[in-house]
Amino acid sequence: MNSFLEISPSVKAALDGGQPIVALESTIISHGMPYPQNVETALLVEKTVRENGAVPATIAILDGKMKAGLSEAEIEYLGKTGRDVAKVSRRDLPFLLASGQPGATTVATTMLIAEAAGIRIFATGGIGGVHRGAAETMDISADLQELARTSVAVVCAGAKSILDLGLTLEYLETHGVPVIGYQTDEFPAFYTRKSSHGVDRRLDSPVDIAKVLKTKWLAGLQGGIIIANPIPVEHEPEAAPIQAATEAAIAEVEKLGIKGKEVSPFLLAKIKELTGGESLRANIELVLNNARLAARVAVEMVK
Ligand code: PSU
Ligand code: MN
Repeated sequence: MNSFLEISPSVKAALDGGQPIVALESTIISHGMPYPQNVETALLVEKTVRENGAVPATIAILDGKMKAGLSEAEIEYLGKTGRDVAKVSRRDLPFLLASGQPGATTVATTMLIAEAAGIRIFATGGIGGVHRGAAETMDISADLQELARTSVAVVCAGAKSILDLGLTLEYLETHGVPVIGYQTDEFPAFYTRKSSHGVDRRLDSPVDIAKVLKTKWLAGLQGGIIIANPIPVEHEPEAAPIQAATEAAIAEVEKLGIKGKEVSPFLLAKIKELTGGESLRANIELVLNNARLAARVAVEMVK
């Protein structure tokens, strides 16, 4: 057992008992949403996972440990401290573990800790991807490399149109990462259900998804899978204002010269401001929707 890994009692009991578990990330808490909605959402996501038959394991770096399963007080701390908690991708992990400073885990880091803990399903909002202009900047999220190497399924609402979705899907194809569309033929664009990019395979039920996940890993095909789950129709915001806000936010990133790991949190906050909070409302709903589906797939996985 990895001495840097610390599994909470409820997650440990679920692992020992073969119960379904859903991993959850913490960058969305500290960097993806403002306080207090971030904490309210994180707790509601955990509740949603429980209501759908699985045990939640929110993941973060605390006290020099990779923690799978957090207390309410720890979630409150990560949300309240916000941007002062480091955003931790794979490359940051040794520094945070060595120093004992707190860290919020991205999709990449959450996946790698989930795998180490023995958790196969993970729910988030959106994944990182290939940024627009990546041909020059080489800004490609470490999430994509992690999907290539780590055997965890990530339920997400696709990726935001702040990214180049076409290149993101090309990159995933190159690295052998299957992209499932849940009840959709199109890869969703986070706030919106459609992107005009296709998925590799449409599957319409948690049973069918669980079968593909089990088959992939039993066949010795290591690496992740994307389960793309569009935001529910009733919560989908009007496309035009979101798109306008996205374009304006990207222009501001370029103007201010924001780079690297600051880009995604800046864009999220800017789009929220420009849409008068509409993007945040949608963000919360799509995360809850992903938590529901992830729990249902996790339940089928242990059958
Ligand atoms: N997309 C969102 N909300 C988020 C993130 C992505 O809609 O909070 C976070 C996730 O934690 C993701 C990370 O792993 O941003 C990607 O950051 P980067 O692009 O710097 O790799
Ligand atoms: Mn990046």
